[in-house]
Amino acid sequence: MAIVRKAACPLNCWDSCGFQVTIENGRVTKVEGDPDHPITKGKICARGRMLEARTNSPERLMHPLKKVNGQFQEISWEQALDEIAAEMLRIKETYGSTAVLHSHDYANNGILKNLDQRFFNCYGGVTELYGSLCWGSGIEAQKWDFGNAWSHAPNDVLNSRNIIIWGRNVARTNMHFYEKLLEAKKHGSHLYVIDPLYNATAKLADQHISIKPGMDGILAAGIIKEILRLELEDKEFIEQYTHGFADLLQLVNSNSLEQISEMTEVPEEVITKLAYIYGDRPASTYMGLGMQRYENGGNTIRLIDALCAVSGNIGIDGGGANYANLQVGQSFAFDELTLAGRKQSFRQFSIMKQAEEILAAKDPEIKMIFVTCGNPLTQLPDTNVAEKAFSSAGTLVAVDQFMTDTAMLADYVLPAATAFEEEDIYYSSMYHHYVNYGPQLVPSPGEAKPDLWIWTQLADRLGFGADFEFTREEWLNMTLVPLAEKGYSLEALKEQHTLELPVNKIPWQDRKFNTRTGKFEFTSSLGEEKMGNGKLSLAVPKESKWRNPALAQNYPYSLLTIHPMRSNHSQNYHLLGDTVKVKVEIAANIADDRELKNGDFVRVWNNRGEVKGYISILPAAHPNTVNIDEGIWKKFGGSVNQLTSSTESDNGLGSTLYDCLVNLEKIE
Ligand SMILES: Nc1nc2c(c(=O)[nH]1)N[C@H]1C(S)=C(S)[C@@H](COP(=O)(O)OP(=O)(O)OC[C@H]3O[C@@H](n4cnc5c(=O)[nH]c(N)nc54)[C@H](O)[C@@H]3O)O[C@H]1N2
Ligand SMILES: Nc1nc2c(c(=O)[nH]1)N[C@H]1C(S)=C(S)[C@@H](COP(=O)(O)OP(=O)(O)OC[C@H]3O[C@@H](n4cnc5c(=O)[nH]c(N)nc54)[C@H](O)[C@@H]3O)O[C@H]1N2
Ligand code: SF4
Ligand SMILES: [Mo]
Repeated sequence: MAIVRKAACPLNCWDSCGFQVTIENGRVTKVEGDPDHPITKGKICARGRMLEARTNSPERLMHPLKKVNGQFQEISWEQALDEIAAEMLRIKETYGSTAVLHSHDYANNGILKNLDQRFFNCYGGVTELYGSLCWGSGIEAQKWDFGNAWSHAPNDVLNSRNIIIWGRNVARTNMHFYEKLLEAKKHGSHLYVIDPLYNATAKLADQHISIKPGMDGILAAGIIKEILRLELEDKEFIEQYTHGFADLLQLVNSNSLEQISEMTEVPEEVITKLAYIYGDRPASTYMGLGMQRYENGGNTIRLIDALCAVSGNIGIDGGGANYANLQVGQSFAFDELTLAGRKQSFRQFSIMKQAEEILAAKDPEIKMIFVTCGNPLTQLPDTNVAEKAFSSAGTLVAVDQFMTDTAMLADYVLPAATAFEEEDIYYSSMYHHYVNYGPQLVPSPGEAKPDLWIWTQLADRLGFGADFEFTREEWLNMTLVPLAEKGYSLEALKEQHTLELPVNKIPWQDRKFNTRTGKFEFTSSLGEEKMGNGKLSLAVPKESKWRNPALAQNYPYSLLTIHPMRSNHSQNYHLLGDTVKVKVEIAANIADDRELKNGDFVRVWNNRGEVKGYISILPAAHPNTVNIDEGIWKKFGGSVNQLTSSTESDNGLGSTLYDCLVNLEKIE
C-alpha cells in the first residue's frame, strides 16, 4: 500500500523545498512538493523529483569497494573500516594527523553532515579547506561592507518598485523566487535583468541589460557616477550611516561615463536609465553567484553593495543588496557539534588551490585524502591538475552514492545513504528562512550507510568512540540549543515539518551595521586589516584584454560555466539517459565569425586543457561569450573545469571559475 510522508529536499540549492514522498513496499516511488510549505508551496524542480531515481538507481553503490591491482573488489565493511582506521593511525603516528586531507563540498544541506568535522577534529586535526568555490568572494565582500551577508525575507520583494536581478539565473536555479517575481510584476513592480546571457528570467524582464562578463563592478560604479550627477543619492544615509564615501567619490570620478560604457559594453543611456531606476526607491537588488566567480569578484559585489547604499536602498522595505542569507545558518549551534577544540594540529589549504597544495605539500606530505559530500574531479577548477593531485596521495577514500569521476580514482569507495534513508534537518542560507525536517523514509539498499554511521564506526576503531555515542535525536537537539532558548523544539519541527526561523526580515533596518565603525563601509576596516587595503577599485577580470592583451589575442572568448538545468552540479547526468552530451553555447557573433552552425562539433581550448562539444547558438548572448554547463562526467565528454583556473578571487576566499578565456574551432 502506498503512503505519503512529508520530507525535505537535501540539495544544495537556493530553495530548500518541502516534499511529499510516496512510499510503496519500502521503496520511494514518487517525490512531489509539499503544498503546505509556506514558501515552496507544492512546487519542486526536476532535480528534486529525480531524487527518486537517485535513490532507486541500479547504479547505486551497494558495498564497500577496494582497488586491488587497478580493479575494484567488493570487501566487507569490517575490512574497509579496519584497514582505513589502521592506516589513519599509522599516518598520525608517522607523519602527524595533518597528513590527512579532508576534501568536501556541499552535496547535502543536512545539518548532521557537519559531523565529518567532529570526526576529523577528534582524530587530532587534519588538513582542512578554507574558502568556497561557490559564493566565497561575495560573502566576504558583504562582511566587509555590512558586517554580514543577510537578505530580505522572500515576501519583501512585493514591496519593491524596481527589482534588479543581477547575475542570478532565477528561473533555473531559484524557482520559487521566480514565482515571487511573477507576483511582484502583477503588483506593478518593474523588473530588470543584468546578465551576459539572455536567460529565462530575462524574458520576464522589462529590460535585459547585456554586459561583458566580469564587468559588473565597473557598471555599478558608472551607475553611482550618474546617480551623483543627477543628485538622486540618499544624502542623509550617506552622511549618517556610511564610512569612506570620499574614497568612493574619488573612484567614480577617476573614469568617464564613456570609458565605463566602453569597458562594460553597456550603452551610456542604459547606465543613466539604471541610475534613475535605483533612484526610484524602493529598488531591490538580487545578486547571483555567477558574477563573483572572477578574480575581481569580491570588489564586484562590494561596488553593487555601494550602489545600493548610495541610492538609499539599504534597510528599507522593498530594498536590499540581497546575495545570501547567512542568518539562517547562524540560527543553529555548530561548536558543540564539531568540537573544534579537539584539534591538536592544524593546517589549511585553499579549496580552490587544493590540488596544487596537495602536490606541493611538505611537512607533512599528504598521505591520505578523504572525500565526502563532494566530487572534486568534476567540480574543482583545473581538472588536469586535480586528477594528478587526487591520484598522488597514498590512499584516497571516497564516500559517495555513485561511482563518480572522483570515486573512480579512489582506493576505497564507501557507499553512502541518500537523504530519504536517514533523518536530518535541512536549510539553505541562500534564500528563505525556514528549516525543514526530513525523516528516514526507507532503508538503504545493499550495505549503503549514512555518513554518520561511517564516522561512528571509524571513531570506535580510532579510540574516540565516546564522542560519537549520541542518538540522532540527541545530535539534532545539540544543533537546536540556541533556538530552544527561543521556544523552538525538535518535536514541534517534526510535527509541523517546517518552522520559520527568528531572523531579521528587513536586515539593517536599524542602520546598525556589524562593521568596525558600526556603519556601512565603502572603505572597509576589515579589508584593511586582512588585505592591507579596504578601498574599492575599478578592477577587471584577470583573463581580459585589459589585464593580459596577449592572452586575449590567443583566446578571444569569455567562457561561462553556469549551473545545469536538470542536475545539481554533477549529481544527475548519469540519470538523464543516453542523450547527455557537451553543449557549447556561443554568442551569435562567434557563429558568424567562425562560420559555425547549430550541431557543429568543436574543440574549445586554452592553455589549461580542452573540451569537445556541439554548438548551440544563443542569438541574444553578449558578444564573444561562450557557455558550457558545469558538472559533466568524464564518460559524457568531461568536465568544463578542464579549462577553468584555480586562481583565488581578490579577497582570497572565492573562486575564479568564470574568469576564463578560451578559443574554439570546428573539428570533424
Ligand atoms: N538547476 C540548478 N539549480 C541550482 C544549482 C544547479 O546545479 N542546478 N546549483 C545551486 C547552487 S550550489 C548555487 S551556488 C546556485 C547558483 O545560482 P546562480 O547564481 O543563479 O547560478 P550560476 O549558474 O552561478 O550563474 C547565474 C547567472 O550568472 C550569470 N553570469 C555569469 N557571469 C556573469 C557576469 O560577469 N555578470 C553578470 N551580471 N552575470 C553573470 C550567468 O549568465 C547566469 O545567468 O544555484 C543553485 N541552484
Ligand atoms: N566550472 C564550474 N565549476 C563549479 C561551479 C560552476 O558554476 N562552474 N559551481 C561551483 C559550486 S557553486 C559548487 S556549490 C560546487 C559543488 O561541488 P560538489 O558539491 O562537489 O558537487 P556535486 O556534483 O553536488 O557533488 C556532490 C557529490 O556528493 C555525493 N553526495 C550526495 N549526497 C551525499 C551524502 O549525503 N553523503 C556523501 N558522502 N556524498 C553525497 C554526490 O553523489 C556527488 O558525487 O561546484 C563548484 N564548481
Ligand atoms: S533542488 Fe531546489 S528547487 Fe529543486 S526541489 Fe530541491 S530545493 Fe526545490
Ligand atoms: Mo554553489
